[in-house]
Parts: sequence; structure tokens; C-alpha cells
Amino acid sequence: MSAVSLWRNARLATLAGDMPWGLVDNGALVVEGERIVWAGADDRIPADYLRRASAEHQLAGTLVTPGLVDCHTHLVYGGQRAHEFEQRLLGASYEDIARAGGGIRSTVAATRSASDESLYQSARQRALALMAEGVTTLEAKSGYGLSLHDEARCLAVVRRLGRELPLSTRSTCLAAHALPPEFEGRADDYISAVCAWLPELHAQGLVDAVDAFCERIGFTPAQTRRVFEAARALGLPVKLHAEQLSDQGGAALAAEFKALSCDHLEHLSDAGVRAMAASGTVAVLLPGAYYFLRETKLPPLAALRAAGVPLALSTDHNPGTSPTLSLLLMINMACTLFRLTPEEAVRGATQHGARALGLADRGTLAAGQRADFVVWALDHPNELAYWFGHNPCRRVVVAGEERA
Ligand code: DI6
Ligand code: FE
Repeated sequence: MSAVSLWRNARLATLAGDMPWGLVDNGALVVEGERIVWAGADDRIPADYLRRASAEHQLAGTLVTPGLVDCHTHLVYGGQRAHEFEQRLLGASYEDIARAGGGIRSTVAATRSASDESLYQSARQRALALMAEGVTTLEAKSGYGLSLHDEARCLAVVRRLGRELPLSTRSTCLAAHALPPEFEGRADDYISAVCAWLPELHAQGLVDAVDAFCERIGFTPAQTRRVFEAARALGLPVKLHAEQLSDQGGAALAAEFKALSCDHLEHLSDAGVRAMAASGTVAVLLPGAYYFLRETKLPPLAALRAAGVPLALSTDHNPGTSPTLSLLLMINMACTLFRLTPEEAVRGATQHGARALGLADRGTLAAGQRADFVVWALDHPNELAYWFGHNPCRRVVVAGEERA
């Protein structure tokens, strides 16, 4: 039997059940091994657990939430693109810069020339920054290698982060992110290559899901479909960068493949909303990219809510359009920019973020869930959305173990 530990007298935002926040004042968690085995009112902890507990943490009314889930990042890359930010301030658009050979391609060159170790170390520093604010599950995509060898190197970095840090990671193959220079003018051939790489990358144990950038400056719906068919043949779930800069009908296509999520969605149509609702696909909102590109078209939030599409929230950390390392800031921005309620935003960065990764074992505080949770120097969970540029994270537990 594993050791039992008690976390007592907390204000629990369980996000479980139907009550606002799933709030339990003067609550307790019982942890055994990697799991929460009991959650509820402190004065109702079963006697057996009280007897068996080998550790007891008194929290004096402070807030405990599920660990944060950052479900969409491009964490692994070489270099940075601060100079493009300057060019945009002088009037160039993101699409202008991409068409002129900058943008994603400049990061591809920097990534290809970086050593495995430097790719790992830079991604590790970024992961540590996210973790310092309570992130316990992190998704990271490839997409800056764009060759079999370099995509494998980037995905291997994601696996190594999960092995070496107190964090769970999910790796997504986004080889269909941009056209590499050696395939200039031959996008269909590049997609054929990507479809041939997927079984290889999967055989190396490097892939949990497959993503694509379906956009005017990315790949067409027909090309995206070919990538999804290759994923389906391997039994891998799909996700999609859909309708970020224009409506390509990507969300409906992704829904046809029962995608875990469609991400960005500023230009999503009503038909796209309906398709996502019917397939149970999560909408991942990325206010960092919206803010940094100074977009003005909001994702269709009222329609997504009305259709019952779960709303997740993520940093989209990447060097071009969202160089943020703060999921807490995204919670605040989801409220200020997208008008989410604080509760919607926090659920988006926990419960629904987990769902966007196909992970049913986390994102709420309930018996049977992984013991991933955060103790905050806050009284109420609505403060997670209220303070910004401030980190109230005090203690983090991952799979039952407190981080040093
Ligand atoms: N959408 C984005 O916002 C990022 N990728 C994508 O498909 C941008 C990536 C970059 O500019 O490096
Ligand atoms: Fe992205």
C-alpha cells in the first residue's frame, strides 16, 4: 500500500460537480500514491485515512485548485524573433513577414542548426517558467524541424522534459506547420513526406497526437485531410490550428476526424461551431496570439457557448506570435479580451485543457484523479483571473509528490 497524505483545511476549487467552482470551504484532499483517493469537507475525512496518514499538511484556508494544463505550446525551437516584432511595429504584417521568408522559416533555420542539448536546455528553461505558475501538464508540438530528423529531435526533447522534470508532457507532431525551403513550390510532395514520416516517428514512441496549420500561409484543407488520414491509420488523435487568420473550413474537417481540439478559431463559422459540437471537439482559445498580433476579430464565443463546446485556454507559446510564458496571464486576458468569466477561464486552463489532450484523469479534484494540484496564496479562485503580472503559486504537487 502507498503512503497516505492529507491536505487539510483548504478552500478547494474542485471544478467537479455542478456547483460554481466546485467550491468546498474547509475542504481536504487525501492522496495515496499518485492519486487523490478522497476529496471533500475536512470534518468528513474517513477515519481509515486519518489513521493511515503518514503526512498532514495544514493549509489554513488557502486556495487549492487542480494543476494547470497548458494544452497548446510550441516550446521547442532555436533562436527568437524579437526583430520581427520590431518590423511589425514599423508596419509589416505577420503574413508579409512569413511570405518574405521570415516568420516560421527563420525559426526552422535556427532550430535545425541548434544542438540537441541546446534545444533541450532552452525548452527546459521555458518549461520551468510555466511550471513556476502551477503548470503540471504541458503539451508541446514539433513544427520547427520540418525534416524527419529534426522533427524527431524536437519530439525527443518533449519526451525528455517529461522524464527529467516533475511535469507530465504530451507531444504533438506538427510537421505540417510550414513548407520547408527544400520543398519550395511542392507543398503536396511535402505532405507526402510528412505522411511517410508519421509511422516512423510513431514507431519511435515520439507522438501522442498529430496537428496541422490549415491556413492560407499554411496548408490547404485537402492537404490537412491527407495528414489526418495518415494519423488515423496509426490510431493517433488529431488537433488542428484552424481559422486563425481566415476561415478555411478547417474546424469542420477536423470534426470529421473527431479531433480532440481545434485551436485559435477567430474566424470560425457557424457551420464550424456546429460540427465541433457534434464531434465533442474542444475549442482552444489562445488570447496571447490574438493580443500579440493585435487581432480584432474575436472567436465566436457566444455561439461556442450556446452549442456547448468546451472552452480550453492555452499560452500557444511560440517565438512568432505568442512569446509568453504565463498561463496565468492568459487566464486574465481570456477575461479582458475574450470576456470569459473567471470560472470559464480557470476551467479552460485545467479541466478543459486536459480534455483537449484526451486526458480524463486530471483537471479536477476528485477521487480517482491524478494528484496534480496547486496551493495558491489567494482566498478565492476568481483572483486567478484578477491579478496579473503576479505569481501567487506557493506549492505544487505532481502525481502525489510535492515539487521541491
Ligand atoms: N499559428 C501560430 O500562431 C503559430 N503557429 C501557428 O500555426 C506561429 C508560429 C510562428 O510564427 O513561429
Ligand atoms: Fe499554435
